[in-house]
Amino acid sequence: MLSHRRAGRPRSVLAVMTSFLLVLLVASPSRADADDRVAGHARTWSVAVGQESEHMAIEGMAFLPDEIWINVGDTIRWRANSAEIHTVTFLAPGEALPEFNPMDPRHLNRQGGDNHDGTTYLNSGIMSTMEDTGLDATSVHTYKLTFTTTGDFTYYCVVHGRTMRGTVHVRPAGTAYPHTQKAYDSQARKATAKILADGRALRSRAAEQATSHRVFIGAADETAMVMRFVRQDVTVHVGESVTFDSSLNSYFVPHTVTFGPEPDSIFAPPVGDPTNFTGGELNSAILPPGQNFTVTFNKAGTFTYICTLHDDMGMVGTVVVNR
Ligand SMILES: [Cu+2]
Repeated sequence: MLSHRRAGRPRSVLAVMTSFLLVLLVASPSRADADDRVAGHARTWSVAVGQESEHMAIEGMAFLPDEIWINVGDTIRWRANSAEIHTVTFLAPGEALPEFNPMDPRHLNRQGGDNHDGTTYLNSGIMSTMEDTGLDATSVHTYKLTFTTTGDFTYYCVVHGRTMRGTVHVRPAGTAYPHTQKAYDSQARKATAKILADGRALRSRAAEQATSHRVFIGAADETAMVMRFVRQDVTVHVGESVTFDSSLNSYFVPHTVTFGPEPDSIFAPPVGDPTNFTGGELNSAILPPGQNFTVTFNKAGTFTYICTLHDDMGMVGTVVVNR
């Protein structure tokens, strides 16, 4: 999620949870397994977009199931399954996977119609369980496409590129299905557990290496992202420094270290002098891959800070500066 506003979210957490429950009810297979295998009439399949731990500390980058076998005339319904933003994007034949551009409407907004025939660029728009993602786009919770031609089609999350992709195998109408929705759901649960375990291992690694003077700005690999400052709360003395360290992100995730009032935009430029922080505004802006941010604290006090992109997920911290 690229969310940056704490207040004024249009929907309450309860509302979000209620819609979540509705999604679960709609998505759960109501027919018996045997019926799932009946071919010849079009059906709708469900794929989850993203994963997350209970308190959004860990976000996963997968479509689950990541591979699905359907028939011509069937529909896939992708549902946003995390606060982190993702897309479902089918490239046109020969089109290269673009770098995510958070200003590009072709990445942010829905492109194309309700059908997939393998000839055009199709995009869900930004998918998230959160309403306000900080981007200039309305996030969507579900995306549906009906497949009209046979073939093996790879799709991507344009935000997370090659690390997050899925495949749809479309076979002629009437072909027996190799797997049931129930089997896909069970496979998805196992894959989710693995991704979250991977995230927890990253978080432990950060915790082992962190000190009062070295705070890790999350951690990430090709599968999972830790959306926390580790350690979250540190205590130092006046005149000492804290290095906010990006080095445990082997996969680039944009973050900021931002003290003081929250900037209007997640793309706000750097503000303040980190070599002499005495309170007030200090913003690293989005840190390039591998770049650390060292702050010298020259005044006693308790200073809270946030990542402007992920504060709604709990990516916030405190530096207590003693005399
Ligand atoms: Cu962040």
